[in-house]
Amino acid sequence: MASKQMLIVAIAAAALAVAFLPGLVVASEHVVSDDKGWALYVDYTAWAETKQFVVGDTLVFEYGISSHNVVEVSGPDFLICHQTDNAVVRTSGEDRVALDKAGRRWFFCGIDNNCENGVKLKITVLETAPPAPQPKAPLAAPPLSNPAGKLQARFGEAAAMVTTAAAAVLVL
Ligand SMILES: [Cu+2]
Repeated sequence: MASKQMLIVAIAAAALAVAFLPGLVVASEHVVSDDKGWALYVDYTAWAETKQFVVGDTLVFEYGISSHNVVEVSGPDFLICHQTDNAVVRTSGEDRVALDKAGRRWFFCGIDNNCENGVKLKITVLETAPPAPQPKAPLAAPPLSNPAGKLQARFGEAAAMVTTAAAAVLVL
């Protein structure tokens, strides 16, 4: 019986540890524009604004190779959709770009007038992920969108995991 209780405590501790692990441990993979892929009629500026790119992350371009490619250039060339002779051109249809250093990166599609028609992406890669904002006390009925609300939601998840784990152990 004692060992079963210890097991429950161990599982609870593990669940809490997982729930509160800082996000910076995990490198992210960003599929460009998510479901829409690398294609026409996507607002890449809006997409990039919803993402956080950090050194160690990977950018993935998914597209049909007959319609698109991925040309990487400098900022000035990006502005005028100019493909230089030394530009990096990727053509696999599923290009994985390692974000190996901090700073700006510029990509566009070099086929037809796709770049002029908006198939172009500018991102800023951060050295490290900024620290998560700290919850402030007192907590006066926080809306779910603020950090304290998220923390509480996370705690709720952890508690649910612990409950599930404990229930699983008790039926053994
Ligand atoms: Cu294209």
